Amino acid sequence: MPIDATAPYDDQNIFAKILRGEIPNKTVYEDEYALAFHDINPQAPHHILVIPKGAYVSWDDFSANAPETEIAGFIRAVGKVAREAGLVEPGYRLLANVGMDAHQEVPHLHVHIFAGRKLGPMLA
Ligand code: IU
Repeated sequence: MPIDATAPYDDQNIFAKILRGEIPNKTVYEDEYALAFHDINPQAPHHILVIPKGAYVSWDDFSANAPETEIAGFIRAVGKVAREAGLVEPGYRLLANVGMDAHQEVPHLHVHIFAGRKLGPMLA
């Protein structure tokens, strides 16, 4: 079910549990600001999710409310994950769904990294 991106943060969401180590995941990268792991239902040969360590419902919440150090740290982590996975050439796609119409399903900000095949002009 898609979520309301304006709802308060629910610390029982699945990515919060992953961050607390309560649920296993296939981690590909971790630092002070971000955790990256393989999506459980990959839509491309490379499908990695990058999530901030802070409690943010969506990109909207994060971009409005996160301290600048966390924003910078998270954005750098996303780039580093893609670089370390060797995706810069021939390329990759970033996607962050926000709210109902975008079909955001997990109420903790996550940026999808897709790569490994020709993705076409849009994923919509
Ligand atoms: P969305 O942008 O909120 O629609 O994406 C949620 C993603 O989280 C989706 O690609 C799921 O396959 C993925 N996912 C996961 O990797 N592990 C989980 O336990 C759950 C969802 I629930």
